[in-house]
Amino acid sequence: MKLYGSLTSPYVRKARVLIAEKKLTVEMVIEDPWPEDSRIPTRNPLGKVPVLEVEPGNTLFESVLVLHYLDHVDGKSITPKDAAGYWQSQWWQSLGNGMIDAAVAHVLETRRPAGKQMPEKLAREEARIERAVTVAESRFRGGPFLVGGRFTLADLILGVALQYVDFRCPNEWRAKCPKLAAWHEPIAARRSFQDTLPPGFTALAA
Ligand SMILES: N[C@@H](CCC(=O)N[C@@H](CS)C(=O)NCC(=O)O)C(=O)O
Repeated sequence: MKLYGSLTSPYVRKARVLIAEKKLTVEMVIEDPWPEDSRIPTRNPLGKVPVLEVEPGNTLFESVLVLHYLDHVDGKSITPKDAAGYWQSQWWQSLGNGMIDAAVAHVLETRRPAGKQMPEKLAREEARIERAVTVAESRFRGGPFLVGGRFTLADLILGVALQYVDFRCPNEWRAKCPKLAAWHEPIAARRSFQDTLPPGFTALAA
């Protein structure tokens, strides 16, 4: 299998962390989706990364589907099997994925020419992130994992989301969210997270 994408994309990073957690054999192919001559649209009509080539000519795109595939491909899914755990995990994944969308939208807005940026758009994305971390803190019971007694996609996705916020859209979430901060520190220290840090990212202390 081959994973196409950039080393700074949080969508790609989710897949990279899962590949590392599961020790799957997947070749990382660095390819930027943004240049006019990018080859990504030949692999994903939507022109976005990640793209997972499961076999020559057969690609999967959209990070949720890519993670779903990688989670099941080895027959050792890390998704909770019981109904309550399954839906709790989906809830946390949606929250984390939405935070990534908000942080990426914020980054893209800041990259527009200064005179064309919309302060209200930036404020709306910042408010989304603020509400999400507040709700995460109040919903989380505390402990080493968000759902059940082991690492799941919920920990992976929210862990990546918060680190992307640290990287591109800093928010003082640790000061306001002590349970989340205590949970995130060992998650971010996992080998899979350490080995996939975006270039230029300096980890923040809890
Ligand atoms: N919903 C997509 C979003 C992926 C996405 O937006 N990736 C960015 C990189 S961070 C991209 O490829 N952007 C290129 C573009 O929008 O043209 C997913 O979850 O995979």
